[in-house]
Order: sequence, then C-alpha cells, then structure tokens
Amino acid sequence: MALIIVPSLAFCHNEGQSRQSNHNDTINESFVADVDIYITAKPSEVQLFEGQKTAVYIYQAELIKGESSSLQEIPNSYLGPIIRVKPQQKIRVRFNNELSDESIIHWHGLHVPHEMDGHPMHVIKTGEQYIYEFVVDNRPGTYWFHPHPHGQTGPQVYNGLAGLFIVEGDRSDLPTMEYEVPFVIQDRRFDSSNQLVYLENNMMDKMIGFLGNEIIINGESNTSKTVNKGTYRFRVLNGSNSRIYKIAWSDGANLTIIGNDGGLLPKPSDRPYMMLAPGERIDVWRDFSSEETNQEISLNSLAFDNGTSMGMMGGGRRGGGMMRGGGMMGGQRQPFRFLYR
Ligand SMILES: [Cu+2]
Repeated sequence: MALIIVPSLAFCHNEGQSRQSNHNDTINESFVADVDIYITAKPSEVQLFEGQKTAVYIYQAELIKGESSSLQEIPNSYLGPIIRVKPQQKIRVRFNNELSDESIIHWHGLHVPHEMDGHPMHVIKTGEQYIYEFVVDNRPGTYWFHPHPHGQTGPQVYNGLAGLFIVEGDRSDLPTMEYEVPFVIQDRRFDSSNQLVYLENNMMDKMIGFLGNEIIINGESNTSKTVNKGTYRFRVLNGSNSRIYKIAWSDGANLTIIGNDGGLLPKPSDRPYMMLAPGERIDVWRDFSSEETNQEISLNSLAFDNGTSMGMMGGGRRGGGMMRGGGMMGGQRQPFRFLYR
C-alpha cells in the first residue's frame, strides 16, 4: 500500500498547527540592530528563456542599516538575496507580504526564539508586515530562508522564494569574494509558454513528491560559470521541493566537502559523490589551478536507485535520472553549456 504524502517541503515538519493572528508588527526600539533590512515577497517576471517571461515570486530586499556586504544579490537570478551576517550580530528583518496568499519567512537552520522562527501560526496576510529581531546564535556556515505558511510552503518556494543566509567566519584560509560561489540547486518544470508547472500530475506527485524535469542553478536555466585558476568554495543548497541529488564532478575528481548543515567540518572530507536531500547544504572546496585552460567541468546529478532501501517512507523519491546540473569550467572563456534531457 502506498502511503500518500503531501508534497510539502521535506525539510520542515511542523506545519498544520493552528493559525492565529498574533504576529509581531512592532519594532523594539531597545533592540539596536547591526543589520536591518526590508524583505518584500511579491510576484514578478524573469526572462529565463527566449520568448515569454516566466512569472515567479521574488524576495526583494533593501538594506536599511549595516555593511553593504550584508545583502548580496545574485546577478540575473530571481532567488532571494544572500544575507551575510557574523556570529552574535543583531539582525532585524522587516518582512512585507505582497503576495496574494499568506506567508511568513522561516530561517532554516538558525537558532532563534519561537516567535522569530517563521512558524506557520505566525503567517501574515497580504499587505501586512512581520518584524523579526534576533541575535545570530549559530556557528559560521551556510543556512537559508524560505516561506513557511501552512499548505503553501511548497508552491511558494517552487515559485522562487528562497535565499541563502550565510553566517561568516573569520577563517582567512578559505576562498572569499568572487571565489565563494552560491550554488542553489532546484528542479523545475516549465510549460511551452515558459511558465512554471507545479503538481501537473496531481495524484502521482502527491505520492512521490513533485519533481521537475529541469535543473536550474541559482534560479537560472542552462547555467555555466567561467572560473579562474584558483581555489573556490561553493555553498551548495538543495532548494528543491522533493528531489534528492547524487552530485559528483564530471572529471572524476573527489568532492572535497569542508562544511555541511552544521557549519565547517573539523577537517575536509573527500568523497566520490555526495547525496543531498531537500534543504541540505554542503560547502564544496575545489582547486582549479592545475586544470587545463578552456577545459569544461560540470557538477553532475547522477542517477541512483532510491527505493525504500534509502529509508524514505512511502514510495521513495526518484533519483537524478541522468540530469546534469551546474556546469563549471576550469580555465577561461567559452562558458560551458550543459544539456538536459
Ligand atoms: Cu526549512
């Protein structure tokens, strides 16, 4: 017998509790924020493909106070901004909901008080504001934020609402600036008018979890990046709703993992591949300095058999299906174009 699972995000399990209007919409003047930002969730359009633009949701952000590096946009991406803070900094986020549905932001992986955690019971309606004020109480590492309204988390994330939340460390031996690259992996399905399709095959999708047929990186289709001969840190997030990835370098090099959900590892770990479930993060370190110029290297999503032997409940979620994601190129010029099937 198949267990029916609702295709909500696999990484958040506390939905479905009672909702009430007790949201926090006032600023605490005694909370002196180091970083203060507006974030507005709203509908928008992006040019993902030739022809018709794609309707998405975006987190539009504006820095009110703090270093300019506290808020970083990913160029050409509809994904949310990257919020960068340091341990023990005080952060205030003024969240405005301009979606037609209720929403709230959840800070995935952050240790925050209950009322700052974006629990579904704290959703706000269209036109309302929620004030978050909390101290960054996490180790340096890669975290993220996404909507968390009851019953709408899946579609709102799917339509584009997700952003990285980086707690910066003070390690001087790790790549920074242009050598520290956000890498958000998501699977999506588009119709012939370039519009996102969600729950196309409703019964099947509810049983196995919704899966897209195209991998996008940082909200961009057909992604590539030209890298220099140097060492890079990729902050990899599986921001997909249901898909699990088995990722590996195309050239057979080991994946050097330096961090995961809990921050930096005590020491780097070399693996031929890594499994990455929805919501999970890994920090991948790679040295391209000895690569041939104009070489093309990609980060592939390998096929794998993901039955119940993987410990997934109810039917299991399918594996990578030979889709490839996130081309990357050692050397200069000629950006790598990768193909999907
Ligand atoms: Cu989450």
